[in-house]
Amino acid sequence: MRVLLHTGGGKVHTHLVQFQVLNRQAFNVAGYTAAWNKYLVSGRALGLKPNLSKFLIDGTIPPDLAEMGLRGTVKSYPGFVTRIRATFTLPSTSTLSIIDGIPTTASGSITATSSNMRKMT
Ligand SMILES: [Cu+2]
Repeated sequence: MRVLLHTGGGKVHTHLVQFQVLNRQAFNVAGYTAAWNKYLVSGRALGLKPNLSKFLIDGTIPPDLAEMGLRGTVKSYPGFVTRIRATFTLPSTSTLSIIDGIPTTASGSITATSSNMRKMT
């Protein structure tokens, strides 16, 4: 997860893997900022680290038509979480045979989120 502390949207990109944009969802920026500041003032006490999912508001918004399909870059708008899904695969078994401790076949996918929030003044 990436939370940008400025008002402008940002572009997020991945390396070596493409992804699909799943959706966007607004979150309570003021509430999250207050919780984050409380966490920082505490000296980053683990129990106070805010969970962004608790600040989500409204429903999800589907990606724009121009954002459909696999891609490597996505716009991340202020005040919104942007969810993406990427599938990672490991190289062929013959390539992996030289690497100890790594399964010979594996694949999986993850869903990542990115969000922006307004700069604190
Ligand atoms: Cu890069």
